[in-house]
Amino acid sequence: MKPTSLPAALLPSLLLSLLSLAVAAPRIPAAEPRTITNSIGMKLVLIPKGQFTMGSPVEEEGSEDDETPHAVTLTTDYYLGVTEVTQDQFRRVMGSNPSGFQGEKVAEKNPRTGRVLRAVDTSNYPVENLTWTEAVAFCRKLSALPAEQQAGRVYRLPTEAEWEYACRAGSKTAYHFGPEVAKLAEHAWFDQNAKGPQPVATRKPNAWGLYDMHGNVWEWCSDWLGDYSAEPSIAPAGPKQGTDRVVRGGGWDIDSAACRSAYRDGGEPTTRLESLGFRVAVTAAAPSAAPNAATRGSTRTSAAVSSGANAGASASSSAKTLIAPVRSAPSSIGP
Ligand SMILES: [Ca+2]
Ligand SMILES: [Ca+2]
Repeated sequence: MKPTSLPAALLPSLLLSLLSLAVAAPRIPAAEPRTITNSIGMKLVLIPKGQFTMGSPVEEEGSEDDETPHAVTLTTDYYLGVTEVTQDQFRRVMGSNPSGFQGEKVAEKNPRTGRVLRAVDTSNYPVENLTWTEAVAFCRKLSALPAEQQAGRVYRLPTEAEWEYACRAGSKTAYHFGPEVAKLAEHAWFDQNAKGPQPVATRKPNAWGLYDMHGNVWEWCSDWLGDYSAEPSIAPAGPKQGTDRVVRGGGWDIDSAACRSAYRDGGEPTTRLESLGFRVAVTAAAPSAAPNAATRGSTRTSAAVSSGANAGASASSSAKTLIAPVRSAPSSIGP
């Protein structure tokens, strides 16, 4: 349809919608901003892709069998929540707050009569007592907010590897600040200094500005819990299936050893604990917003190449046939 064939009355609205397209379109900044504050006031920090040793050496105090050290390469920059998701943030997105630590449970009471003397505002406490499924639902709903869609931000749980890489922030020691357990209380709420979750970001952050990576609440990750391989691994996302989802970082109810950067545990996706919450991740802007057909084609091509054990010429010829199957099929079947 030619623009000139449109009734003149439609032109102003057409111009307006073109204008709004022009405003909404440029989603890929020249350089990724180092921090983001999203539409519900949540802060995220850019975690630069890189390589690290995931797991712990056997010499590390408290090291366990499931922490086999291995080289991991993360191939994409991503953002991670500076804090655990708070009760207020969860309520604003989901309309509910499953946390155990709110209301009367945390209110200051007269020790003799039990009468509530003063309510405690828990908006800035980490949300807890929620299942893995509910954490994933939060990510989906947050991503669907118009302002987040406009910004092109898709929220998800971090992978276990993304979580540990971000926690370590370049460190190789038991904790992100070093090996000394005596300093843990400066950086973490755990069983030696807390009897419940505490407001987020009230201990010292790590070198990348992330708070409560050790302690406060455990954090759900996206992976199923499984054994590490000792082999180097690229952007691992855990086993294809399992019974437990990974939880990381330790919480207010656990000892110092479980707060180590490498410590792993898991819970069934339906588990609720008042010491278990989460933080969100966002993959930094993809290289380009490739059209669906191209994305499908390239995915299938790489699958074809990697599944072809004898690579070379056969792989590239199978890639060729896979790139344009949709167009060629109708002509050969056609009427
Ligand atoms: Ca934590
Ligand atoms: Ca373990």
